[in-house]
Amino acid sequence: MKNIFDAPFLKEMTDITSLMYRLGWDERNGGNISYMLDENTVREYLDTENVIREIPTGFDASELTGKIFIVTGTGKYFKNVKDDPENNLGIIRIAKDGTTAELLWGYSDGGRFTSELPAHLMSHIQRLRVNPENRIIMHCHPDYTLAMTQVHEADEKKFTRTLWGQMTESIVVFPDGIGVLPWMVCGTNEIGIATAEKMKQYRLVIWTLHGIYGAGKDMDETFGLIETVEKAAKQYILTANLPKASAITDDNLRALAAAFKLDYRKDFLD
Ligand code: 2HA
Ligand code: ZN
Repeated sequence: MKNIFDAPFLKEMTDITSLMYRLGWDERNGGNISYMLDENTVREYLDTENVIREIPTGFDASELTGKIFIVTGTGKYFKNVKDDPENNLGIIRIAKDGTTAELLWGYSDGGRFTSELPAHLMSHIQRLRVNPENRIIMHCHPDYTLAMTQVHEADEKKFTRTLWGQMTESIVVFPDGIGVLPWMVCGTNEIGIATAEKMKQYRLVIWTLHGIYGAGKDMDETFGLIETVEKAAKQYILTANLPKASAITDDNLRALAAAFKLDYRKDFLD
């Protein structure tokens, strides 16, 4: 059996949580990540017959039965993951009943997965239906995105169009646009269901006055989506009060879509 502390997926989790912490996207215990792992890869590092604890999830994720995820812990700080991954992360498998998580490794102080597990697993289910390659759901609280939700109308078409208009690369990176949820109580099955509903169409979902969710096939794609939204939101906040001398037009966006052969939300342009 190989040493789990050498596992590439563990390094990916510790690297990305450290980076996100340093970017200021995950203050205190803010943010959470779930990463669906390949069972055969996990078997190289863990005896998958050895269930340490069974933890009820409080919702039905039968569609993910047998799937294994590495997930950030509830109340844990991204800042601390790198120095103590076994306490701050856990590896869980969804049991046959669909409502129990079998702990295979981690949460070593008796802890459990993020309070946002409903939003994560329900989003995994939806994204896997759209793209069987999807592996990551990532949630964080990036400053400019969050600031933008305070001053910009919480309308998907308008929000997406504003972000596309901030810099040329936006529409190339997220041609599918961005879903927007109104303010809701977090950590509940209700916000999980609402997030997953948006994930039918979008890889990005804004939680107004809270943060953002991203989905993708790997860390780079998922992080890159959120990073690009955050950069565009930063442009918006930096310039919202200044007179504009140049702006990206709908025709510019159509020209980009043609040049990059984008399958984009045409109904988000006028
Ligand atoms: O607890 O970000 O949404 C961490 C969170 C909740
Ligand atoms: Zn949050």
